[in-house]
Amino acid sequence: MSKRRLNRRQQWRIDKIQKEREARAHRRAASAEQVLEEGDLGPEQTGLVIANYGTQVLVESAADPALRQRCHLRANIDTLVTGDRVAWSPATGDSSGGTGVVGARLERQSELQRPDRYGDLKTVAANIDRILIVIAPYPEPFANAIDRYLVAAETTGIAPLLLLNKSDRIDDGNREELEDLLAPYPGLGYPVLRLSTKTGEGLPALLETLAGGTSVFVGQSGVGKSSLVNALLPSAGARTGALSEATQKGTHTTTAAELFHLPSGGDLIDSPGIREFGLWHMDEQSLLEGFVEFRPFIGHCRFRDCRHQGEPGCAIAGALARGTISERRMDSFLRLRNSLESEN
Ligand SMILES: Nc1nc2c(ncn2[C@@H]2O[C@H](COP(=O)(O)OP(=O)(O)OP(=O)(O)O)[C@@H](O)[C@H]2O)c(=O)[nH]1
Ligand SMILES: [Mg+2]
Ligand SMILES: [Zn+2]
Repeated sequence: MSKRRLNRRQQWRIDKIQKEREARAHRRAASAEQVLEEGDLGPEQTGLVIANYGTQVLVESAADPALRQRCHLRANIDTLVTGDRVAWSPATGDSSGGTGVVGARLERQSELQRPDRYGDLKTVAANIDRILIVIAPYPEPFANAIDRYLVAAETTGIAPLLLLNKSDRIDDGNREELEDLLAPYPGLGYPVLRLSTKTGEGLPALLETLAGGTSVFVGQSGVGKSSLVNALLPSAGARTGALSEATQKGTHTTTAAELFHLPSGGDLIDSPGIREFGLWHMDEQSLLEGFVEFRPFIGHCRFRDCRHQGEPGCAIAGALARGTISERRMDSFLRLRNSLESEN
């Protein structure tokens, strides 16, 4: 796991966020206690968080998936995210307005986290088996952004996959660039699937890939994550939004993560698009380890404090010269290290 290095400003923000959290927990506790006092709650059982609405969550019963209720959270629960498993009590009578209460969060098997704009680590989804990094010809993808996601996936130990959506928009003008962009990944153990929600290309293969476990979509706004959900599960009715005419970028249509059950098996979590997956909380060692093909060479440079930028006896440079590490990925690593140093 990565170590967090915080400067004073970041620490101040984190303290502030902590205070806000406590205030929120108090408010929640008040409403949860009210429901409890009013009674009419069924016996406690396990459930799955389908969506998070801020102070309340939508919970599905593990025993009876047809039973879904909005729930208050007991004060002792810090945060719940989509994919969390919980112990909850459904409402049975009218007095509680059909609102259940979540009493506890069960242990998470895995979590996908990203730093928010205050530098606080925020969990996006829990109990994830697979991260689907979605890119498309439009909005234009960047190698650096893909590698940020891959590093984040490697750090959490959740298997990532690359999905190139909108394959119907590949033409002679962008084909070569996209092929170059994606070329290093299959050899590194990251499968690349080509998809189109317009022509249906690749959708059966994607369904097969998703058949076991829980997968989560990540990627820029506008690459077609929600469109893919609708293409795989027409009854999902996820909201989608056209790209901005002026910038050809997404318009942040999805605002909260939501979990869908696929009829052919597997669960799929749609999530809001993000501009950039910040990695500021990582140290250089974790960043290096996030590049899988660098791993065998880490610690083998002649100098302990090697920067891998032309020092004699650099093991990374050796691998680069032999082609074991590609220029593209090396370049990406150096850029990420630079941005990490300036973000810190
Ligand atoms: N040509 C083409 N357009 C697509 C495809 N898939 C999605 N789109 C379009 O891309 C735009 C954005 O799609 P969304 O599904 O809303 O994108 P998103 O990734 O969910 O975006 P956010 O929710 O903002 O993160 C919409 O206008 C879709 O119609 C595709 O395979 N081909
Ligand atoms: Mg969306
Ligand atoms: Zn080196």
